[in-house]
Amino acid sequence: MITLLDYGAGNVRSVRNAIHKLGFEVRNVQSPDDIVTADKLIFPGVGNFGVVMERLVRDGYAEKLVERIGLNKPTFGICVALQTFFEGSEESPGVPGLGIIPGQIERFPDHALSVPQIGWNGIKLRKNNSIFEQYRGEKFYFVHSFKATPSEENKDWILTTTDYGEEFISSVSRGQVIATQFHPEKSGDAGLRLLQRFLENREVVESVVTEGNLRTEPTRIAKRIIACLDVRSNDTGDLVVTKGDQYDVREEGEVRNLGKPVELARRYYEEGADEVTFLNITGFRDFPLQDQPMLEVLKQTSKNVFVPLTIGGGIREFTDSEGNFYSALDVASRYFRSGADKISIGSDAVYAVEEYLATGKKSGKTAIEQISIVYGAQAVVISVDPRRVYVNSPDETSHNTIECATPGPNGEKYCWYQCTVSGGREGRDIDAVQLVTVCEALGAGEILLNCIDKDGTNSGFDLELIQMVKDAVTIPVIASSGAGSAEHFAEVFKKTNADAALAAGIFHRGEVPISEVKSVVAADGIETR
Ligand code: 1PR
Repeated sequence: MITLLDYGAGNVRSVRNAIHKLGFEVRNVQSPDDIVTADKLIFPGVGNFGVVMERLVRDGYAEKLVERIGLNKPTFGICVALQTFFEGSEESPGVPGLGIIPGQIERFPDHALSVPQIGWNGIKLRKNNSIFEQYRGEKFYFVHSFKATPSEENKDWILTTTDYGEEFISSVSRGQVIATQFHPEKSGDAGLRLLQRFLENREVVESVVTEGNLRTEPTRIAKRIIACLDVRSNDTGDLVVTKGDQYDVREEGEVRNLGKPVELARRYYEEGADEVTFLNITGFRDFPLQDQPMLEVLKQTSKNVFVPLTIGGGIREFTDSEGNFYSALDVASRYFRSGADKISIGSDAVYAVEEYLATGKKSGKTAIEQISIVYGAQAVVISVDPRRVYVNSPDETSHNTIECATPGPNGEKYCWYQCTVSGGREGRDIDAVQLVTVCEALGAGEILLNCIDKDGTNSGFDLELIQMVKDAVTIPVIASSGAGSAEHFAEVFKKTNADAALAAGIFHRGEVPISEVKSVVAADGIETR
């Protein structure tokens, strides 16, 4: 029996699913004393350092965790859990951590790499630990803006380090206590094997690393390949994966049906997708909490898919027909608790940016702000649905223009990218650069950059748009729309600084397997998982 410390923040369903998948039973911590008495404790962590610490203290868990670790009882901490072992964090100044490991958690400094670090990176073993017995050099999934720094004072705790601009502590251990900055429950087979070693072992064995095992070569983050499933009900009420051409998903009047969401997501996981995204494409007009099937899709998918899951569509505040009010945070929380690791916001982000541009200040009330404060910026993705507007010269518009690779229908040499809402149905008076820069300032952690002109065309990604957006923000950018071949992925990574690339149609129609995309991209010298 494994005991799980669920303190009500973030997605603990994935951890629970991973434990089940490995054949173990899970029970939740019911009272603070359970923390000390549990045989094996898993302490997952998602979200903001201050929020997590506040809950641990409020519920009487913090002092019991310190006691348990002092007693050297088998404990596995994940992500923010690792950070709470330290004395404090720049993320939440003045909030003390558990103070078990010397040092302060710091934000990644400004460097050429995107912050948060989102994606698959390697590790360098600093000592031997039996949980890494079957480790074969794979990468693990990281998602964080803050990190622990190796020092003379904490060196005895360091189990692995990782490079991301600089070297940081990617896992710690002492005796029976282990914590990883990465998410083993989201790191595919490699992560599950690690958890399995912890769950199965009677005892964790530590030793000094031998020469042969010591890895010193720098680790490199992989470019992610993401499979996207646009989901909606068809005319007979079944939830299906569909796919549009320039956002039109109907063919001869019918909604295109390309398969069942849960099955397809599982297939992409097994084929090596680094992440799976669901977009509930009619979420802008339906209220997702009444759309139980979508929550069920997440619950079922997360039982068998152990890479990150993003869900978008309908994340906004809502008042139902009985007058009950739900904040965007309520909606997002339901998604997180159903198995999502990140949520993506489309239309509501456009309205939030319009409000910000009109008032010049943050209201603190937008979905982006509310969700990122509780779950962390890395959990908030902005899905941008831009459409090209052609102009003869940049002076014709106040918007951010670029010289287009191919001229417009009337020979126009320039274009700007107009943001749309409601699944591309309505254009608004803001451009993609305005949108992403304000969203970043409001607390978004990643951009999913679609392009209506390219969607479903198989003609390759919109490289100019992607680089323009990438230059405007420091958060990761996912290139989306237009992939028609494995070579298009290699091209987008060579010609832009995109952190990830996403496709839908070519995967659904079975035209290019994910493995082929990976091998073509890797053959070009680009880091993949
Ligand atoms: O506005 O917060 O409710 O979110 C709605 C979400 O649904 C947005 O993320 C929006 O992008 C998405 N959406 C709405 N309508 C459509 C549609 O197609 N009619 N899908 C839609 C957007 C675009 C991509 C697609 C790529 C790759 N889908 O995600 O998967 O373009 O396609 P390709 O590889 O086949 O070219 P809200």
